[in-house]
Amino acid sequence: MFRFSDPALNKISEKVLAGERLSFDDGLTLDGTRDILGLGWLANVVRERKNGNNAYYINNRHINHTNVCVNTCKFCAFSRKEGEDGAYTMALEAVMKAAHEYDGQEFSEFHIVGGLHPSLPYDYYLEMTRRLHDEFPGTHIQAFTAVEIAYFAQISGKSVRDVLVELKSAGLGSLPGGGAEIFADRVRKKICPEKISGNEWLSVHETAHEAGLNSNATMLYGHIEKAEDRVDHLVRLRALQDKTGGFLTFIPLAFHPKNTDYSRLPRTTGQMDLRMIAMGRLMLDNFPHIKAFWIMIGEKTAQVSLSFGADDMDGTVVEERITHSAGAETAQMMAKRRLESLIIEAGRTPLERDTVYHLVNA
Ligand code: V47
Ligand code: SF4
Repeated sequence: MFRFSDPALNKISEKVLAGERLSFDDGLTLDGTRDILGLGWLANVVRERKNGNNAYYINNRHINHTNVCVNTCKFCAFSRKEGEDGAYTMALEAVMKAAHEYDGQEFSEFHIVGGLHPSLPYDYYLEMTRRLHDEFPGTHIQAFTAVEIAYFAQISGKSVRDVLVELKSAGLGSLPGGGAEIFADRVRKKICPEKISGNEWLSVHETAHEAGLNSNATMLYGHIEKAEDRVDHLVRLRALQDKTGGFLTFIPLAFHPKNTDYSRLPRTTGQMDLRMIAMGRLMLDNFPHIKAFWIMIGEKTAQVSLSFGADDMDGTVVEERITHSAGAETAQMMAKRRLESLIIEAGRTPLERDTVYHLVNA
């Protein structure tokens, strides 16, 4: 049995060992405890209960079709206004060409997100999905955040449900977890005032799950949010997962301040990054997986996080623009062999998965 240096963790430990749900107040305790090893130990109990010694990764490719966006989120260094220096928009042919650059390589997923473009028509997204699906029939298309889906509904005059159903029949496989940021209105109004609300984000995911699409969930931390906001975010995700069961993975995203309106803020620390992984694992008792996105927290912290609740390191990625626009110093790609050796050194069993956690090459 672990000896906690923070006595407040004893009560929480009893609940965790008994498989009981943690409360909002427990979440605050976890967020504030200085006993990071105790917190990690608890998260590891749940991690091993759910996923044993397995540590998953995916061979995937990211495509960001445009950085032009009608919104101006204060934490975003990726977006541009049309005509601004660095703005780009890929025509459909360019998207297809970028996708075919990877011909001959083994990968199982395209991860596609972009800005809310002021003039691209809804058909562009439908056609992109259809063509990728036709030309890469074995590759799962995880595309368009809830924020983009809500925007497609707005520009097409269709309901969110109809948009999701049409995209699904064009070949969409699942939704990525972006756009969640922090649900609390008070924070959202400051960091991304034009973005759909937290409730709307949750509602798009609920509708996606009802339409038979799985999805992921993220939380952007390390900016102006407080502990209560982080715990509130997790509790609201947990409540939706109770209802639908459609979430696959939770991914805490470490805020990168460079080139953003918050450039005066410091980068997140190793303690904070591990704490968010562990809190995610402990509070989201109904999520099957917790992902350490190595691009955001670095491969070193991601490796250690495999003992703090994470069971997934995301993937090979190859080209990533969103975090790198905001000063990420990580590489843009990691070879499968490197990912595997990091996992093995951490004492875990590396397993290549597809988007929905079926094993690849098993
Ligand atoms: O929604 C934007 C975040 C997200 C910054 O579903 C930033 O498997 C840090 O959601 N610093 C997009 N983060 C990326 C995303 C994602 C990534 C990997 C895997 C999955 C998945 C989803 O990136 C945005 C926003 O929350 N973001 N700017 C920044 N400066
Ligand atoms: Fe646009 Fe997304 Fe950046 Fe906000 S975070 S400005 S919605 S690209």
